[in-house]
Amino acid sequence: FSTARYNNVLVSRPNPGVALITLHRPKALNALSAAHFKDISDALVEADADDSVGAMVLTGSEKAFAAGADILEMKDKTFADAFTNNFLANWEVITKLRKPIIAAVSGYALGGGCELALMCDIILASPTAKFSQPEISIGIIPGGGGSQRLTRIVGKSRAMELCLTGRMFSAQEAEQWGVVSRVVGEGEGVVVKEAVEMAGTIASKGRVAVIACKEAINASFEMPLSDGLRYERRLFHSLFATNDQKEGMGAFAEKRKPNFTHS
Ligand code: CO8
Repeated sequence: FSTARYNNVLVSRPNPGVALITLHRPKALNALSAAHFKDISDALVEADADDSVGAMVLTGSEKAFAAGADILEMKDKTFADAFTNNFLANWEVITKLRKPIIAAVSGYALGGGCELALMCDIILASPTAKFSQPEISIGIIPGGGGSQRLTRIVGKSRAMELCLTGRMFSAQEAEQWGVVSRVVGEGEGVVVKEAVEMAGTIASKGRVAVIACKEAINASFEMPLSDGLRYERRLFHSLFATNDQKEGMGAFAEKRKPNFTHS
């Protein structure tokens, strides 16, 4: 797992259980060209498959998490081309990953950048974060889930306002509406530091339970309540078959820290 393979992202291991993936296309404010996106998704897939990684952090620069899909690359695309090649369908790869991904957002998270953050499991924002779905201003609509994932979080009226006017919303608004889990303190690198700490905490838990927990919460967006509750209960029951359950509860009874083996 090393940066050498990638031109548009930096990868590092700030904590033994955490993979940090940094979007790195500074000349275009991390605009998501096809090559850039391939690097992001390949790096995340690689981290997800790495047994030593328990959680991932995805971040950009201080100025831009990502300023959207690459407009210059898209501008001459035709309907036939977009439709036939199912343009952007490959973005769904990220939503199929099993380990938690935390987005650490500073600066612009616009269009596809906002949607990329919304595909992650937790979003932490720096006070400088600015979100928007500005596609309407360039003659299109969101194509990476902005009209769906954002609407489920902020509700119809706000989603309509945001997607129909393209106006930016602040980190504070995002926190108030539940788009981000919280806004961290001011300062360069603070949001990444906090996201890495949070990812480290998640990575220290039993992996089987972490993956089951992410799967259960995500199921709540797809299922009616009674099915979701049954799904949760089945996963809950299944965790009693794990060594980590015996270790976690045994450690509590013996008043010591658990030593999870992710089994
Ligand atoms: N695409 C291509 N290049 C970009 C993009 C972009 N989205 N954003 C910025 N850049 C480039 C600029 O062209 C410029 O390049 P150069 O220096 O060669 O001229 C460089 O980045 C710096 O940008 P600016 O000079 O414009 O910097 P400012 O600080 O003046 O402005 C802004 C920053 C406000 C972010 C401005 O760049 C801007 O408005 N960018 C476009 C934002 C936008 O409309 N994004 C939405 C794109 S559409 C989209 O994302 C469709 C979603 C598809 C779903 C994707 C799947 C998840």
